[in-house]
Amino acid sequence: MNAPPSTFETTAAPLLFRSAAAADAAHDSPQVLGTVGLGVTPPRHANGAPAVAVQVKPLPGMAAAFETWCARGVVAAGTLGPVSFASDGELLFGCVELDEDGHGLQDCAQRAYAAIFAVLDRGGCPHPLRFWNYVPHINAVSGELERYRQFNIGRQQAFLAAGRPAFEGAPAACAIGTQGGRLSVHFLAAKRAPTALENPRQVSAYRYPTDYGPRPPTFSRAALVDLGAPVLFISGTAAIVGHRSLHAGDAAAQTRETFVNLRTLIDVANARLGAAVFSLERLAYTVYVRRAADADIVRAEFEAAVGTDTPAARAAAYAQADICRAELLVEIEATGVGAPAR
Ligand code: 3EB
Repeated sequence: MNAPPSTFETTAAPLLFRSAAAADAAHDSPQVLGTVGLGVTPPRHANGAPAVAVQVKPLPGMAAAFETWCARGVVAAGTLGPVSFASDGELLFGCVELDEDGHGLQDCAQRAYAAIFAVLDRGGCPHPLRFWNYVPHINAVSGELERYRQFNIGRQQAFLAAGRPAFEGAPAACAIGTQGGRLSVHFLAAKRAPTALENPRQVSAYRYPTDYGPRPPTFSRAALVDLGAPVLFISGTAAIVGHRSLHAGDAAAQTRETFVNLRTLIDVANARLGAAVFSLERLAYTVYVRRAADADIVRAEFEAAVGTDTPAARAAAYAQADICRAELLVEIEATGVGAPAR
């Protein structure tokens, strides 16, 4: 199949579009599940699938500020409570935005996740694969607790209350800070259960010691799932080894350490599949940089790692945003789509 360079295909149908032109072509497709705009508002889809704008600042020079997800079958859209979603019965994309309404972020996170689990409990696609969390003022402290830590309490409580795995077997995720507005969570879920993967260089986030907050974050380092082809969702990844953040103040060194972690996760996924299905230069990355002034340094390290004339470099998205630990200057997430099984 002669696909545009920035699509990541499963079988006949692409899963993920990362170029503006390709996303345009998918826009009116009956298979479109949803679009996410990094700091830009995407147009609504003809089939009613969600269109989410996340409040980060796109950085100049990237291929596309849109990410469009597609299913293999015809999609139906709906809402349940505050959640908008779309699904073909195999894969489901959804989103929710909630105000704190004076009850605080912990409560807001718990309500957001409870509402999402109500959608997943309807049956078709019960297994969450990947959550993207956009948390206003993530590093601000209120009531003596950093807001990211408040978020972690509410998120974990929702997982426990729903009887969903909050430790081993948690979905992949990222948690990114925004300059204000509402808590925004979007997610992919599937009919098929994913395999949760961990990074042997890092303590599992759900086992972080309480130095990082009273309740640990609820996510696995990656999720691997068969969607007609093997698909790998790599969680937000940073310069953390063991449970400690490394290379304080040095965005270049943090980016290099992050790539050691990303390489390790790719190796873990390939070992699980028993074949070199995923490679660094063929993933779709989003790179979050805390300080816009570090963007060029981070991009240079990114391109040193993935190459300049690669699908990864062509499809990469860059945004300025806060990251969940104040000392982290860069966080990189990725999605990989393997060749379809024949
Ligand atoms: C880390 O490794 C960095 O709270 O959902 C990465 C991915 C991070 C996901 C989350 C947080 C989350 O702990 C932060």
